[in-house]
Amino acid sequence: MTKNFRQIASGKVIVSRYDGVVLRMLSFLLLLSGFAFSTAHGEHSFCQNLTASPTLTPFVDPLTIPPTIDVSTGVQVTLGAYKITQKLHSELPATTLYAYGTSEKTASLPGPTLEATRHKPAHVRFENHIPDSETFLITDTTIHWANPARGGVPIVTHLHGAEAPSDSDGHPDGWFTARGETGHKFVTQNYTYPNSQVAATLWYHDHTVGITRNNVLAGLAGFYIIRSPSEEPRNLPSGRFEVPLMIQDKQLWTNGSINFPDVGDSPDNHPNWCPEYFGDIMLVNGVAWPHLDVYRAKYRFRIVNAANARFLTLSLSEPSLQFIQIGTDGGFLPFPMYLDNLTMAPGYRTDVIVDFSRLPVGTAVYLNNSAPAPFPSGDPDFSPPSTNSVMAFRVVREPAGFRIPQFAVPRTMGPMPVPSYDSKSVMRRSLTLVENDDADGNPLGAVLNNHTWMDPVTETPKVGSVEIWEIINFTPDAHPIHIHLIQFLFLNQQAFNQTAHDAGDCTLDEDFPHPESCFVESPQRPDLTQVGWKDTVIVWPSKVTRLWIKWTPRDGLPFPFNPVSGPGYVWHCHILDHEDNDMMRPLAMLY
Ligand SMILES: *[C@@H]1O[C@H](CO)[C@@H](O)[C@H](O)[C@H]1NC(C)=O
Ligand SMILES: *[C@@H]1O[C@H](CO)[C@@H](O)[C@H](O)[C@H]1NC(C)=O
Ligand SMILES: *[C@@H]1O[C@H](CO)[C@@H](O)[C@H](O)[C@H]1NC(C)=O
Ligand SMILES: *[C@@H]1O[C@H](CO)[C@@H](O)[C@H](O)[C@H]1NC(C)=O
Ligand SMILES: *[C@@H]1O[C@H](CO)[C@@H](O)[C@H](O)[C@H]1NC(C)=O
Ligand SMILES: *[C@@H]1O[C@H](CO)[C@@H](O)[C@H](O)[C@H]1NC(C)=O
Ligand SMILES: *[C@@H]1O[C@H](CO)[C@@H](O)[C@H](O)[C@H]1NC(C)=O
Ligand SMILES: [Cu+2]
Repeated sequence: MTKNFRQIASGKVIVSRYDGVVLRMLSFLLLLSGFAFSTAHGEHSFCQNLTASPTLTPFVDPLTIPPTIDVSTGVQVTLGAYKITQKLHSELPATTLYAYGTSEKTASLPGPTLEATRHKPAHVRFENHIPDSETFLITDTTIHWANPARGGVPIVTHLHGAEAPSDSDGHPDGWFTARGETGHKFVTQNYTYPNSQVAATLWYHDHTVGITRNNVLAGLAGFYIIRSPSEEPRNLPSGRFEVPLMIQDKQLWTNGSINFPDVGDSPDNHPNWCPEYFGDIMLVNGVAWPHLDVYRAKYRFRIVNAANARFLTLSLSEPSLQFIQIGTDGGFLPFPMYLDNLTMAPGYRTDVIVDFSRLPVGTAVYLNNSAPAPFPSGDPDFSPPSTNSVMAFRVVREPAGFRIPQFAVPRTMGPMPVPSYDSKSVMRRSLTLVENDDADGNPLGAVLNNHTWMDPVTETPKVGSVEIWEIINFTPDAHPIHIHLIQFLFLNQQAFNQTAHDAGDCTLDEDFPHPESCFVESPQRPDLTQVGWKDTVIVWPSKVTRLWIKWTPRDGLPFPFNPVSGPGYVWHCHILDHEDNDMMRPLAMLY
């Protein structure tokens, strides 16, 4: 959603952007009539106009690497959600967070990295130890949310990218509180991940209905890595040369607390909900603008964009360096891609090699960001200069006697996937992305195919079948669409003239170049953000994006569990503020 209301001193509200065109003034009082202006909680924090974070010196704090837990042993691992404080920068007081860990003492942002081995099932028991009677980042009770009758902070954990039974998938209505209350789709706190899938970088994070944005911003996220020795190319950077990087943005108060808006930009409809949370501080592994000392060697970085709403276009300040991308959400690419930049939507993972071996000791290389926010149209207010840098790499001399291993960039990593289907019998689904506004043009939320989360399930694929999903984006923004359970392939995308479409002057039922067609081009190949096996993909505005989905594991074999049983799966937008209101739909597998 792109509408931003600015509170200004004259008591007026400017609607500064709406589909990039409309500029209107509304009475401040009119807007205020919809909610109580209470000062009980001190300062108000306005959606899209948060007080700037204190100025911090970038690159002074070292990158931290989350602790790892081996989940391949078959022994159940217990992961709790705790309320903790953690310093996000050495010049700031500690920040209150919710975080995963095996104890309150060890809980951290990111949570521990769970290290799994292919074909060895992992058993993870999730517990909720959050003592609060409500979340410390305000809940908007006017959007559909967990709403536990006895209070508490509901949580439920989704393993993003997992081929897992649905009772271990973190169904949004499968939440539970520390007080023992559960959502209506709750099955168990004891999850089983079969890990039958190919090697890939996954991540786990909260998925509770209506407050995922709060819980993930509060800190409930961690890495989950599936390794498969027989499948992995030899001599990839490993050990200290393999580094997970979880990138997020946050806005902080001078006391270290997270600055989260309590006044929404459509207060008549939703007093607190803000269509996109953007912060002015970039964090990697929970550290604001960290640095990493690197030897003159190849490094492997597994990067996840774990931001609520901010897309990233990452680049390296040293022109002689490139990202050598070897993997996506769903595992290895068939061959490496040499890239100057990486655009990653929230939910995306990229697996890259960066070769520092030819740089002189003392070189500083910055990991920078240039993605507009919202993406792709952008408003400079949400990309202040502080968001243009993410972290620094400092090339240092290795200790005397330390031999840098000879790592290699693989030439190929497997066969080229082929999205084949029978065009006569394949199931095609046309699914729209639409923003809903009230009569005054204020955002109510956005929906998938004109259905809310609570509407009965409509996406009911047959196990083993192939479907083509045609996602038609009628909104002005790009949305990262995430489908649970499977990895899909991008087929093509095709731009259409939305002005002409909205005026009823043309149709999407006729293909380009038919004179009545709204399409302005023939189907186009994926851009680099859409290549490879994906579970989350950027769906561009005013385009139809077509995905090839085979409802089997990525390796094409049958599911080693019953995907039809349990509470079912979901598909949704991975801008968490959208997912919460109301860009999420159930997904039920059928035999
Ligand atoms: C944003 O809020 C500040 C006060 O926190 C105010 O001075 C400023 O005018 C606001 N900006 C806009 C564009 O509304
Ligand atoms: C879940 O795991 C706990 C801890 O191991 C165990 O005590 C409990 O019986 C398990 N519950 C179920 C339903 O399997
Ligand atoms: C931190 O400062 C903000 C803004 O003044 C305030 O709302 C919040 O309550 C403070 N948090 C703590 C823990 O003091
Ligand atoms: C990213 O790199 C590609 C290929 O080098 C280039 O065409 C594109 O303009 C770059 N994008 C940005 C945002 O830097
Ligand atoms: C990258 O970040 C560094 C450190 O903040 C900055 O000096 C440099 O100008 C940035 N480069 C670009 C192209 O933005
Ligand atoms: C969307 O749903 C609403 C009611 O939920 C209905 O009034 C409207 O006609 C639908 N729009 C489309 C394009 O189907
Ligand atoms: C889109 O359609 C409108 C008329 O509905 C026309 O004015 C405009 O030129 C078209 N744009 C493109 C890119 O074809
Ligand atoms: Cu969205």
